[in-house]
Amino acid sequence: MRFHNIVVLTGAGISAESGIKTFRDHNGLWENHRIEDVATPEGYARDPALVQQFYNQRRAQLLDPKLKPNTAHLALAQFEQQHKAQGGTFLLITQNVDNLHQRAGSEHVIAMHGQLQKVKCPWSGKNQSWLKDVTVTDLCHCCKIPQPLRPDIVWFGEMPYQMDECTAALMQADLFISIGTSGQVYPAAGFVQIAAQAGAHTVELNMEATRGDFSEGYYGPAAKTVPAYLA
Ligand code: BJW
Repeated sequence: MRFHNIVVLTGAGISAESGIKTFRDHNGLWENHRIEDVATPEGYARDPALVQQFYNQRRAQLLDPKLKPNTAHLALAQFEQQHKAQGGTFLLITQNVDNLHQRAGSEHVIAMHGQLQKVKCPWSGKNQSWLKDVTVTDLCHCCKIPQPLRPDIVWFGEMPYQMDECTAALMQADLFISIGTSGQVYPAAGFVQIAAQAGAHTVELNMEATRGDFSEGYYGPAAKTVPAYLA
């Protein structure tokens, strides 16, 4: 690979062929749930039990033994190893809250929208692993006054994680690859511009072309386009 500093951004489309629903596609998660109800701090304040139920259902899918990383996740993990062995740098920024990249063996991963299998204290922000159902009566005891544990998910209006690290890597990138994301949610949707302004070659691998301004694009299922592009 002629590139040295590589940043990859992934979205729900990369996990579609593992059986995880995307958000905005036909039959996606937002067809049956109102964003305002389940993915905002205001929705959670109104009805925490509904929000916990929504995330408990999605956590249950992570525990399904049939759920596996697909060839796109695996190709990225293998590529990271090869690229680093050749002296390059590699950062995988995922908007996904499943843990399929980590399961595939990816190492340098930022889960910018949080992780389904974690819960956090709403006061201190400290997170902890949790794979069983969370109820509104489950409390965190890390602060003086126990707090109800909330999903460790970045909702609309909240600041995504590790933004400084993401921006620094994008400014150094000579290749930026966006995979399986509709590019409708900021700040991730603006990453292509940051990388392009820093001089990176920008590539989109998605089911269909988005509004993002990429140097080149390859369209089809990620399980095919990702291994093919990285080969
Ligand atoms: C395949 C495929 C296959 C399918 N193979 N491909 C007005 C203007 C601009 C911004 C704003 C605005 N008003 C508000 C904002 C900010 C807001 C925002 O962007 N809103 C937009 C809706 C306009 N953003 C925020 O609030 C964020 N925080 C923030 O901005 O903080 C302030 C800040 C300031 C300055 C710097 C930094 C920060 C927080 C956003 C949190 C997003 N959270 C969610 C929900 C998490 C909860 C949960 O998981 O339940 O994260 S929203 C949801 O969308 C989820 C995803 O990570 C995110 C992106 O979705 P994604 O991954 O792109 O999925 P889809 O379904 O949209 O697309 C799938 C794609 O795959 C499609 O293109 C398919 O074609 C493709 N595909 N099958 C390959 N087999």
